[in-house]
Amino acid sequence: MNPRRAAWLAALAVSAVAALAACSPGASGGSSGGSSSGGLKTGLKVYVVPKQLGNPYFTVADSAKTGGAIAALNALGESGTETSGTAATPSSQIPAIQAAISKGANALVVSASDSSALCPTLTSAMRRGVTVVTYDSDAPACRDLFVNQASSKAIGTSEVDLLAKEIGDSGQIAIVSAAASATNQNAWIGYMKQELKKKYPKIRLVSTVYGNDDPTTSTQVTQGLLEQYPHLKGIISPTTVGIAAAAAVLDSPKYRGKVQLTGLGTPDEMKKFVSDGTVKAFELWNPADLGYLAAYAAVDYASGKLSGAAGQSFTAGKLGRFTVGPDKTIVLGPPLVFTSSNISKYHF
Ligand code: RAM
Repeated sequence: MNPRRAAWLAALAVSAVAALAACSPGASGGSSGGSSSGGLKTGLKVYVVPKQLGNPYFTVADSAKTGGAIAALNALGESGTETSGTAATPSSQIPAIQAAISKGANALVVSASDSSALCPTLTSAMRRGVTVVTYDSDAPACRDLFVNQASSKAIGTSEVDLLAKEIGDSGQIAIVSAAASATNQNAWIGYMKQELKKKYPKIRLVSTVYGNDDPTTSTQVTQGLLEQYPHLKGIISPTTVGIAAAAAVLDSPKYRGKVQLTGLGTPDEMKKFVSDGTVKAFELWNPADLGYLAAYAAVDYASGKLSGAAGQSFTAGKLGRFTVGPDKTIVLGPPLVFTSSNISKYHF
């Protein structure tokens, strides 16, 4: 072959490889630094965007101190920043996401307060090559991967089973949820309704109210339920903010032992209600592990190590190996049940 043609072909091959790399799932929006020995990029700008700042659940999930998302990002040599608004609403969360994109985010790790409201912003980030990983609360139409805390079905059905046992399988119950738009709570509530229909014909779900992951609103909606339904036998609150507020309302001789409460709470916030008998059992996972896993998934994706195809696996540091399942979803593991016999062992 003539040398000029060979040089031209070589140049063509190099630019084709570069173009392919730019289109790969790992191509990221802003500039990124080097590459670690494990093949993961370093120096990535990763923004962790919880539903809201100031919610103890997300503080544990995200912080460096607790071993959450920022700890994982630090260990991987990335630049990790937690950002969001102070209310669990899209109007509070979207400006923080937009600011992160303007600052050159390579990856976003987002818990969606409202998936349809967030999707235009997340979709435009993805079009610019920013990796979008949801954790805790999904935005299925506009993300590369979702890191789920546990199977949504297991969370929803087990909460109903816990409450059914406490109220003797019959009577009126209600749900104190987070925001009406929250993907995670709505998925769990869907499975709660299925479980009630399938297994508990004598339990009647009389109302679902929304405390918006705001302590004051959660207290008010719980008080409203108790006034409206004087025969209420139980409440499920699948939100750490809601269950802590509902437990404080029920923590009086008028309700203790008469209205049962279960749901999802942090052991640190719920200890006092378990030790005085207001709450018998509730569930959660370690939020720090969830944040840590989501950070690894984001860095692996942004480094081109994951494409979201089912069956791919990767190592998330101290947590070990995980496999991508259907719907580009990675599951942390089964939820833990806390009772008076084990709660003192947990500190988060
Ligand atoms: C609240 C939030 C979060 C949820 C937990 C259980 O802190 O709504 O999204 O996963 O509760």
